[in-house]
Amino acid sequence: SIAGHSCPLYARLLGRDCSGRTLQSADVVDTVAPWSTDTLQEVKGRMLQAMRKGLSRQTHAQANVRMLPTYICSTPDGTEKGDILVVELCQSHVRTLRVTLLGDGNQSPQPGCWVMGSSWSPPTMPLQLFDFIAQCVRQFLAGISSPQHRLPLGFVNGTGFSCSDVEGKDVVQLLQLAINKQELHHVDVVALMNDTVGTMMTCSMRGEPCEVALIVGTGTNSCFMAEAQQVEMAEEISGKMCVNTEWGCFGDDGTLSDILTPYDQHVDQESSNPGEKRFEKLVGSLYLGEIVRHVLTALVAEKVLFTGSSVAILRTKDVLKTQQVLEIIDKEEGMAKARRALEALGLQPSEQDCCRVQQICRAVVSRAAALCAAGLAAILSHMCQSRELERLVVNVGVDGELYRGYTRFGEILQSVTGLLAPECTATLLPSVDGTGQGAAVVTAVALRLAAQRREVDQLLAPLRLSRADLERVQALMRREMELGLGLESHASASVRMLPTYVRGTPDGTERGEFLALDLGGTNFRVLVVRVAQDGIRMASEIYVIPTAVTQGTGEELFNHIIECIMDFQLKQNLMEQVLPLGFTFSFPCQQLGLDKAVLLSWTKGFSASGCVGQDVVQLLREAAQRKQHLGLKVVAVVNDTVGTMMSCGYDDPKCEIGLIVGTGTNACYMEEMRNVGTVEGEQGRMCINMEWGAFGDNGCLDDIFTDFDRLVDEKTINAGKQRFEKLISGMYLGEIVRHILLALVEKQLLFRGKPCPKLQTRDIFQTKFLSTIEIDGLALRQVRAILQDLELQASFEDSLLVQKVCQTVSLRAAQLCAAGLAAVVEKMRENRGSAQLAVTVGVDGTLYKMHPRFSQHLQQMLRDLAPNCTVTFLQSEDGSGKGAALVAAVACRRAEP
Ligand code: 0WK
Ligand code: BGC
Repeated sequence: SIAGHSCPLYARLLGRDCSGRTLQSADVVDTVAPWSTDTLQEVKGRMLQAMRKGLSRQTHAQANVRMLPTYICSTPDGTEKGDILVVELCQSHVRTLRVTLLGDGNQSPQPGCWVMGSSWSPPTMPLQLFDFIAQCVRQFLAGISSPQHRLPLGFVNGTGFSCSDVEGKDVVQLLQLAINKQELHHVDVVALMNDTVGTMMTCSMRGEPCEVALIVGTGTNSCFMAEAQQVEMAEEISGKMCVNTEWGCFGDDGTLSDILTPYDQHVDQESSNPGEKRFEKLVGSLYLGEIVRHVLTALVAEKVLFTGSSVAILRTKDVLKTQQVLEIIDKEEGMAKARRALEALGLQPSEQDCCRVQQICRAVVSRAAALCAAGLAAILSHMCQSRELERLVVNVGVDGELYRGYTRFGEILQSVTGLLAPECTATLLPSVDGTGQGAAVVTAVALRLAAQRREVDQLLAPLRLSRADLERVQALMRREMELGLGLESHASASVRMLPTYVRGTPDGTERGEFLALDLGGTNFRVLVVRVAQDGIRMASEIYVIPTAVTQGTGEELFNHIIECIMDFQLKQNLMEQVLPLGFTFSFPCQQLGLDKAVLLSWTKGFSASGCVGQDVVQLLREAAQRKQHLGLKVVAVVNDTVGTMMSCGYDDPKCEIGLIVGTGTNACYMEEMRNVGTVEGEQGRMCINMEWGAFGDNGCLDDIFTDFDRLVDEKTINAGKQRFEKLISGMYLGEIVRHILLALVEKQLLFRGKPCPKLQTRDIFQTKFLSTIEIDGLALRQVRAILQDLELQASFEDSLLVQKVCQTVSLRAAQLCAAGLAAVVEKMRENRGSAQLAVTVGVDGTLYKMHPRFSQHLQQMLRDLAPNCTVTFLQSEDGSGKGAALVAAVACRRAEP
């Protein structure tokens, strides 16, 4: 509790002049005055603590001083332009203004102001409030010659009427509905702000940026430009952000219980919201009159005041208005006003009574000013500390009837703030026009942002696929699958549905030691896989394949592969052994047998010459001969989708689909032999490597291919090929995003349209950035860091926009993947003539594994598109090398005599 808080400061504050006053009233007066600097320092300290609680993500929810992010990150720059309608909801009236911003620095915007409904009692039903406001707007517009062009409206909530009264409802929407009801279809509600924000902006328009604002009127509140990174709820790391403190609720958790007087307790209990807004009830003009009334009542009870008068009137709530309190404390007229006010209440005050009443009024108002100063000092010290400044020099916009109505209030506020925050120099700037002009600027900024959002949505719209689009892709995929399986149509099919000669998933009886190669993903791996009764053990090594080799000659490529194998065997001490080898070769191959596969085309940036049309196993064997490596025994070559299915099938027999979403994308699944027109035989099943990456190469997807996709495709070494893959896989998503960002820069919607040379560089925006940028919670921090590395100075809005672009591109990829898979599982369900299908998909690939939302979006859309299929996704832990070894094991078992 606050120790011995009596009165040097009070004496100085009140400038005691009534010598010879008796002790009692002085004691009573003392209890309502915030007495010593220590006491106020203490209050300041508690406000600082409460503010920190509100700023921190951990404690925000429990905080009384809510520290609400406003997402306003800059004070006006004078370029804001246009005719703006501002509606300000004040305690007793609605104020409507039309402000014309000329964009010429807006030093003197042309306000056309109109106060409506001089007094209004808040309608019982909050929703009626909006109808009332809308009527005000209609009458205002009827009263002025307002052109019928679109009129943006900024709504300033100055009533502390917490939007919670219409909890969860979008206040902007509610007001727009009410305004539409008034046939004001040219009025758009584009911004909602707190009156403190409007005041800060208004005071900033006089060429002196204002970074703090204070309202001390009916209610009280403040806002200030905080260091954005401290506003943890807002996720912004740099720059500043305006925070609406809502400090009226300071003390609602009992923090001020040791300074609240019995009179404050009375006022609170009789208020419409007991226990709430404790700080506001010490400061706001809605309550000061009541505090004075309760003090007078106490003094009457002590027979110190109004002896001989009937004082029943003092039991009437709100009988003493704060306006009267302010008049009573006026140096010149105060005493006369006190007499008139008290006589008007039917009291016969003595001269001494009037003097004591004036003293009490002064004490109550000065305490309000001093407490406000403690709050303001807390804000200033917080800003000084968080900016690591020796000294903070700042302008503070102030408004509200208490501040405007009693100059002494401002003097006390200024001097006590100086006392409590000596490291800060605050200049109080009275707002000359309330919040109107500032609100107009905020509205203009909101308008500009809204216009930008519309343009961005327009630009991104082609990348947003509807349910119907995805159902159509699913149906197209199904059709292409049928064409690929058909003997007649196979050759011209874009989805080639390649038979793999893998007839079943592992049955657990596989045994032995195998070498495995895994080529075609991000990394080239050589593995040794030991398949035993008690499970599978592996050792592997990753080798880099330089682009010069992937795009060189086939000889160089396969020589390089052999060198890696030999290096691995040396390291693993396997040079003496000739182990069966399973080769995961992740490119489209016409399989002619388990160990024979002819490369149909390169993908994923590979283009080694002399390979297409060749049996890749033969190419490997020839390279082994060239390198005199005699220990090579290739027994199986599989696609990475097949390897992944086999690898996962070893743990889950229901795994009959393999999916890769990595550098490239593809899928395989167990098809009924009777449906595989290209292979003899009707019995059982065979794994089909779909090579779905080429889906759409026949143009069937052209209508969902956007200009950005076309730009990406044109720059690839296999333009026009692998169209589906180029909408989905990791090799291309970063590039799609880069082209969209360039388009947004060109439209001045990003980085203020400033040219970004780095962004012109191909593949500079890596797909892994998408994964990072979409991580929950850290997103904006990461966006900024990534863009900084690309020498792009991004604003808060820019960061959000880049994130939105990444989300749009990755969502489309996931949904398209889902449409492809839906076609596969639906076909399998129909194949098996069952109403329901339960199947597992073995999946691998960096994009699927690393992207924070890809798998979730894919699975969500798959559930929607194939509701009769229960699909479990099993991430392959050991990659498809293990799968290749298992296929090799099957091959070896079959080969055994
Ligand atoms: C790991 C598998 C490999 C496959 C790769 C695909 O072992 O066969 O090609 O995933 O993912 P990426 O490395 O392209 O992201
Ligand atoms: C290849 C497929 C491979 C996929 C995933 C595609 O580019 O054509 O064979 O399965 O990438 O790696």
